Amino acid sequence: MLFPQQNDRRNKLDLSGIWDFRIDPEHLGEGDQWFNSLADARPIAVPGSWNDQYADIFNYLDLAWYVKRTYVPRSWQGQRVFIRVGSANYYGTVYVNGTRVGSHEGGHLPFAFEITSLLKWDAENVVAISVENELKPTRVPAGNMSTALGPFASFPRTTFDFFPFAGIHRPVVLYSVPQTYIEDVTVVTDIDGVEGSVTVTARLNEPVATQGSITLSGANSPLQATLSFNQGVAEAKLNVLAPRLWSDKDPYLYELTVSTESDRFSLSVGIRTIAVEGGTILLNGQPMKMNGFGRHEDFIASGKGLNLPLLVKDYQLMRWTGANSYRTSHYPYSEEEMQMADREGFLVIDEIPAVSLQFENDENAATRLRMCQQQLDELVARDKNHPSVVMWCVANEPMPSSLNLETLTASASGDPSVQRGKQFLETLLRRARELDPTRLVTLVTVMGGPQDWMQECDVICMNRYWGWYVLGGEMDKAIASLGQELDQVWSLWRKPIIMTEFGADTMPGLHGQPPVMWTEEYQADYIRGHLDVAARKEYVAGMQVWHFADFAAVQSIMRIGGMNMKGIFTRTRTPKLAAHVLREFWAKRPDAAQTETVGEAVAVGGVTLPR
Ligand code: GCB
Repeated sequence: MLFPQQNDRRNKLDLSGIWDFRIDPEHLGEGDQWFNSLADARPIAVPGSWNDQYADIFNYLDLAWYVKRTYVPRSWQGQRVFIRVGSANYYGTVYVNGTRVGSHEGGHLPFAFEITSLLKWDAENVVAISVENELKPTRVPAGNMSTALGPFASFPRTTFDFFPFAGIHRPVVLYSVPQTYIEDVTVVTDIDGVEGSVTVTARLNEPVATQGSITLSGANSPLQATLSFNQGVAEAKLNVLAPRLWSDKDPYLYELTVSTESDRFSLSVGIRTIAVEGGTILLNGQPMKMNGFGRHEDFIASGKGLNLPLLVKDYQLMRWTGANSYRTSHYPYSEEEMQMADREGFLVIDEIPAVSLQFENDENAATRLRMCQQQLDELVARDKNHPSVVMWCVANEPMPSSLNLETLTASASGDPSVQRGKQFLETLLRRARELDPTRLVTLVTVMGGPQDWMQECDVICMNRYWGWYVLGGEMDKAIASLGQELDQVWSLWRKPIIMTEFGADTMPGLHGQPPVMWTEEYQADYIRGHLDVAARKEYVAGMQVWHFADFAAVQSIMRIGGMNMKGIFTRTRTPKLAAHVLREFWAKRPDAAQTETVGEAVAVGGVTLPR
């Protein structure tokens, strides 16, 4: 799905701003035609979650209505006009001038509907969107499961550890395109010796035969090729001699423009390859490590709403630590975020919202699988052209029913959900590979989860909490157990391992000697211990700390003030002690994404670190 753009053939009108808003707990809105206007409306920001804009609806997760009035420029007449919602969590329905135009399920991916015939050109148009975010067992992610959670019970009753923010989270845009327009573009890059190639497939909205062209500008270019559309589809390949490759150290982007008689669409292209060999991930044929964070879209007041200054700041802070990578835990992030990653040279593990999947019976599993497949299809369609995206992740911590959450162990024998889960996950991994054979595929495993769920993965991604949920306070034993487990997993799979989560809740400002759990010193030691172990193991292809910043979770005895405090930065982005440890390991190493020379080198635990 192409990102809307303004150029000489296309138009775009961003409806971000203050909208009218009203909650609808009794579901009266449709019958009472709230889509025409909202009585007793209150103002709300779009994009933005509703929960943190008003205290009385903090925990409200049911139906709500948004209304906005807008003119559409007359100059758009004769074009086809669409409404596009970047993200509405979880179920969104769009109305234009009183007509229901369509609905979309799934909270973190864009959807669009054509509205040309519904528009008024000489008066204001009424755009209404209803959004509903009930926690339901068969949704992805799920909530309100009947499973007993004991001390892990939370309010709201999610199966996941982040606040279920609701609302319109990304911009609502009206855009116009010519009658015959470029509906999709797929770019695949390759490198063969000193030559790079860019293969472009373009698809029109109609199965016509026509001519077009592609132009690639940047280093050792411009290059041009003809597109001969047959049945609305055309492909062309450009060979770029001695291309400037895209990487985390030099995120060089070419500009590709696809033109047809009536339309034009431009996008940034990074020429790069990604592969694995033994225990190593290869970017452009060179070994590299993916160091960084698990993150969330989360901030005060905006909730999960797109927050551009925060986005820029977070990239700056990630760079400051020396990180070159992150995972979009636990759902797709905004398109603006992916564009930043391309530009700033971050290697992204792109994840669908399949967090804490359970496989308790065939029926629920089938419903969830359909939803996961839809989200995977939509994610690949949206993000397939981003050089930053190097891996698709189809699940975070899927769990067998027999997993004991207190000990993080499971008894595989006699648990039917183990086999059910295996089939489910393999279906998704194969689908990801089929949709995009040019990237790596993975899923993220839970501590104690079945090993053979990872069989189809290119990279083994492990979340481990040695020294926090297991062996908390016993750092030496925890670090030793980590080392042993890593070796076991490596000898089983012989594939690169990324630790996609490891972390310790930490109260900023709490100190201790000896360092005890929750102090900044404990977190710093914990991170150092983990990075030391990883540095000694060649097959560890990346370390992603949980978490970049403290974030809103649900209320429970596990979460102080409803917050997950494992951030390296506080929620307002102040560094904790551990941030400096990351800098020692990542920012000051010669091969780090951002190199910086500070102090003289010292040898620590097998690696040479600057002071
Ligand atoms: C996990 C989950 C993550 C949680 C984290 C924690 O394993 O993947 O969503 O936030 O643990 O802090 O407990």
